[in-house]
Amino acid sequence: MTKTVLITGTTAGIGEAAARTFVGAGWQVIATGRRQDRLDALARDLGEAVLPLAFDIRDAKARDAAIAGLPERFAGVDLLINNAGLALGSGPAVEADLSDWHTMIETNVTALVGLTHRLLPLLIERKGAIINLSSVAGNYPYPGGNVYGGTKAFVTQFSLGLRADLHGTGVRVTNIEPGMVDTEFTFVRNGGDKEAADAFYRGADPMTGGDIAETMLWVAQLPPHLNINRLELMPVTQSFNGFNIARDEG
Ligand code: 8X3
Repeated sequence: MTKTVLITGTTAGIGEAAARTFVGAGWQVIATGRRQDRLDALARDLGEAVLPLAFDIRDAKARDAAIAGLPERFAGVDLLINNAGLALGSGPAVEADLSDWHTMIETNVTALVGLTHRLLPLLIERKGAIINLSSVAGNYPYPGGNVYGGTKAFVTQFSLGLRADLHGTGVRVTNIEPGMVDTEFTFVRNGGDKEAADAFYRGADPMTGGDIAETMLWVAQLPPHLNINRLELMPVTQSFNGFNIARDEG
């Protein structure tokens, strides 16, 4: 039987790649995002298997209305991929714009828990699954990560907490924790500086949205008795750095 996945943030990057990958594997995809034109283009490309659903995930009313209005063919969601999220700014906390912090919390945390809460009864009924997109930034602090890293640490712990609460329901939960992926992520983080974004990825052979999408599909298609709790990925070129020590030179 055809399975249905709802993927947030499918207008670019990992989300768009996931929509293409899941359709390629025979799934139906509810493709959500804010940019209607991009969702329509995706639906034109991928055909009947895609339902484009444009709304701002931070708008609780629009979100709930979109779910309540799902056409019958797409109403049986088997998998929720909470992919939508963003980083804004990479400077020190003291220089950050407070409204950027709130936008990250509203998108990466508040909207994610709102949609998850809305779909949980259905996912339990269908013995479905949830894949949350977290980040290595939630596991390892780095300068400039501040609130972004905090939101991703939340996502990781929320995924593990869901696993605990969904005990015995058959619902699977997986937290995916990627490092550097070449998407619009850095362009957005830098306030739309394309040159800086290109320079960030140049020569680094980063992961692609397709790499993460393939990983999500693998997780989703594992036998139902198997749960990957969390999965951390990096490109080979990315690794760890040491602790910083501010020495008193006096
Ligand atoms: C962002 C991953 O490595 O660019 O989620 O901080 S990294």
